[in-house]
Amino acid sequence: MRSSCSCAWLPFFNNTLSPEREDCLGFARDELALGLRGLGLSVPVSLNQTGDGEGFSIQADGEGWSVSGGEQGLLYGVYRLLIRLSGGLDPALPLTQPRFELRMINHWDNPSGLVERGYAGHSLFFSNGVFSYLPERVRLYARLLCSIGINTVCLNNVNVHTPADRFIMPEYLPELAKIASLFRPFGIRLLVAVDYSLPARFEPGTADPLDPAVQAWWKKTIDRVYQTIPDLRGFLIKADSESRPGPYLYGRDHAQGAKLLSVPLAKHGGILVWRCFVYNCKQDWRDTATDRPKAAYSNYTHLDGRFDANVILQIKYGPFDFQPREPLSPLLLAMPRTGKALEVQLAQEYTGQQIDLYYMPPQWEEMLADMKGANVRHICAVSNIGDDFNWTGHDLAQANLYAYGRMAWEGTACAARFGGEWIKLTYDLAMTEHDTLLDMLMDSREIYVQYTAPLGVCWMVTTQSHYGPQPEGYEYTAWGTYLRTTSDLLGTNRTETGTGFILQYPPAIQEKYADPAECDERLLLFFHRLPYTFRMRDGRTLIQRIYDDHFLGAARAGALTDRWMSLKGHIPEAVYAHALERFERQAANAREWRDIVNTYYFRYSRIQDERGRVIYE
Ligand code: GCW
Repeated sequence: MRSSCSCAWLPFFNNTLSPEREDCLGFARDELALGLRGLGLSVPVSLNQTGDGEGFSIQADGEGWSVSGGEQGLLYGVYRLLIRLSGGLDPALPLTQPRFELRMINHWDNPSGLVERGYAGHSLFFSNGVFSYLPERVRLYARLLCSIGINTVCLNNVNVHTPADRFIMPEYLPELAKIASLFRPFGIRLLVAVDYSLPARFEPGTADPLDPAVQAWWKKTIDRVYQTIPDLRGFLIKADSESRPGPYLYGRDHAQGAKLLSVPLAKHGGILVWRCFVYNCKQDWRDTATDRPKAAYSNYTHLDGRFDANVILQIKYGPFDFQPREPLSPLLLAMPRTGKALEVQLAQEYTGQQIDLYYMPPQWEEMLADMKGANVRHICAVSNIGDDFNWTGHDLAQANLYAYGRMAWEGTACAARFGGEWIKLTYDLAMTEHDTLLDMLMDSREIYVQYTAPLGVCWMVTTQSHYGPQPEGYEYTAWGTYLRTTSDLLGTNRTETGTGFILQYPPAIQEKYADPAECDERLLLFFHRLPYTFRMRDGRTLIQRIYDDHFLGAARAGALTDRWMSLKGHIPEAVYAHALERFERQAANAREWRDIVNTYYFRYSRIQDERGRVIYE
């Protein structure tokens, strides 16, 4: 593991840490003093402890400032004060409370040190099958997370590989306790991803949730876990998903399955986060009746009201799987009597793998708009962090982590505001350069969608790696993600006359998409199967719009390099050079997407580009 790292958006700390101490208020004072020193400021700041919540306020107080809040709120308030001072903002803030209660980061780190879908080096926590980390780096990471309000971290992959299945057993518990203590001063509690079938490997010999021996085993195991780590947040389970074991193996439903763990966890104040990424991954491509986006809703909605109060269903934002543009998962809008968490993916699995620039908040703005009024009280994000010097592989991908924390606190994505904050904190730029960089972030998502995902058509990625184009890579596989393009038609009919997926939405959302003439065009082909000659609202044909998007997207991706080059001399040289190389790779990737997707549709449709640009035979 590399020992050094960038300071990310907290440069004023210069990677210096306050001494470890249990006393929360004392720790907040130490961090405040250190931060003010780093900023070269000697303003007086008082900390007033009031209550014990997470909220805080910052008020002008004579020559200086006063921060008020509960124990945890004070620490959040201290970081926010420092961040606002460092970013040149007026520090005063009326009482602010987090919009989402659970604000979690999920690592997909394996004990081997490899990170599933990781694009920023190796794990910060594991290597060669054991816990292996630099305590200072873990504390720097915890501080970064706390500075943006994250309160929960799961260190191990939801696909629980040996020996991570033993993390909750006596042999590993002390290790888990040790690393939990590094996060604790920052108000961050650990969650552990657990293998549902674990008791089958011990005396019960089965993991059937209705078997009394299994119930007794979990109770004993959970009691022991909480003796060692009394403030453990709880467990995370990926069950009956992509071949992971789960209650279905025993003919039980997921409410029965969850109860097995939620009851003994509740006794200790623990929660159970239960992922809803359940779908048939052994589908036959010949089967046109099964539509994968319907899966999560179909598996769970009938269980509403049967989960305990300490259960949170973790639901991916899209009904497919973290695609660059999908509609909101209808499950997030259902199950009013069940705890729910929105799951986003900072790791850019399908969105350019931290080579291509993809700033996520514009996408989150779309989701949150559709989620308005839904009782989603929690939020989770798959981490984009690794042991790379700059944490995120692409330096600019740090902006996604920063904005995620801010969004989790405020409940709105405010793409431009959070992006601007991150830039101001991270680089020292004059207005023109600041605006250039912010515009690049703000444009990046749309650019990426233009060269990769025509009008809501997903899954044109290279199989397995998920980087680069392979339009029919998944076409005849078991994964349920079929395009079924022909010489006449493209897209999928998910309306009432098609797969019926649309019926899972409340009426207002159905209306947004039901009629191809009215449908939000950005998702036209997600919901409709149409001829190439279908007229878009601006008069262009569908196929012409697809060609245009791919030419435009690739050109704009290429132009990102020039825009970045205009920042030379303003951005630290090492960061500049490192990102430049990524922009060049992105430009090449975008050209591949443009040519392959255009050729793909041209070969089916035989329709020429009206503007006579090169499309290969
Ligand atoms: O998108 C898929 C990924 C898997 C991942 C899975 C999930 C952790 O390709 O790598 O497994 O989602 O979210 O569980």
